[in-house]
Amino acid sequence: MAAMASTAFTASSLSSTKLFDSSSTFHGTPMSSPCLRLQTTKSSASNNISISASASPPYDLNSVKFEPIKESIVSREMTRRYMTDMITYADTDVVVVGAGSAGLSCAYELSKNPSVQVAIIEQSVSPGGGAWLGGQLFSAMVVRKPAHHFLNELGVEYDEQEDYVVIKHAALFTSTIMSKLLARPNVKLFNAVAVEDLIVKDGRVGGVVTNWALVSMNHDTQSCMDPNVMEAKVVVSSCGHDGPFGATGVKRLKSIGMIDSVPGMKALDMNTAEDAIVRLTREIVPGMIVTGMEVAEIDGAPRMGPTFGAMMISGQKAAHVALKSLGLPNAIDGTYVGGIHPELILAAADSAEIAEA
Ligand code: AHZ
Repeated sequence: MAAMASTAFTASSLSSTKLFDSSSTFHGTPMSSPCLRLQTTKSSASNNISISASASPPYDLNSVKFEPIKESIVSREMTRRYMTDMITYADTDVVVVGAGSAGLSCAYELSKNPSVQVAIIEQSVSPGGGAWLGGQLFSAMVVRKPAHHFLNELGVEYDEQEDYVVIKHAALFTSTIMSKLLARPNVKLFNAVAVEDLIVKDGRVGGVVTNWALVSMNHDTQSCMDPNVMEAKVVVSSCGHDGPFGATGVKRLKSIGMIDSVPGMKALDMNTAEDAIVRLTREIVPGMIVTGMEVAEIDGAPRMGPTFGAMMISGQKAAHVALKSLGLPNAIDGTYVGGIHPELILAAADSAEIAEA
């Protein structure tokens, strides 16, 4: 393992655990990602390069022959890169726990600052949480304004109604944000990895305790499968509402006495719920920010059901709370000098206020 690690660092020219110089000034220009842009019929954004229907693949489909490879090279490529990532992110700026709509939105917003190193931990093999579908397993995703500004930024198509927009398939939002987020060099997604516990020192959350999700699910079938750790300056918990893996962060804070109660989300009220989730997105204890539906668990706020705008803006707000905590320009205290965030006007309300139960 040690030999492997040293090889990896030499090969990728990483001489320390920091990938970027965090002292550099950020002016909020999103990093370009090398994604292919397709011609669209109805545009919410400027993604307008067409692909001709007559274009054929650049090889003869009847006689394709792949370049040769040695099997061990495949193994070494995967292993070296994953282990390098584990070494690099063992001590990182921000760990985002949970890659649902809130966690992905948070990580996307955070990672616009190339000096911020972001690890996303997702217990499922497939990131996205509940954002692959709308309500009752239907396809369409309803997003209330002003969250359509975030969709415009991502270049996600939608049908516009007066007060809300509809994406024809929730997977279009989720796949688009992931494709842009995961292309960024300061982001690593560790999927199939679960957060089992928190690192807490002197009353401050200082990282997470991890294990392969399949191991986490088998603690009662095998004895003593100890976890790993990842230190972070800030942890963002976006584990969703209570469920098999839900609300992990806040339930653990309660069990170790750092918060008094986790009353659980209240019954559905879309209008109250979405504003409340964004307003209550905050640093709940030193070093740990809560976003998305996990917020409803701590504050007894109502659920909103299948409207996703609050997940996006709560994630954005969590990112700016994290940037503030890191001492970097952010939209919470007005020091952000980057792109316009009209949707964050909503998020600027007093974050300390607790929802009426
Ligand atoms: O797998 C979980 C999911 O992808 C992941 N997760 C939870 N606990 C974890 C742990 N370690 C690693 N301990 C963990 N990963 O967190 C993700 C949560 O995504 P989600 O879509 O469930 O939550 P969200 O807050 O991003 O979005 C909520 C969407 C909902 S629920 C709802 C309602 O019930 O009314 N309405 C909306 C819009």
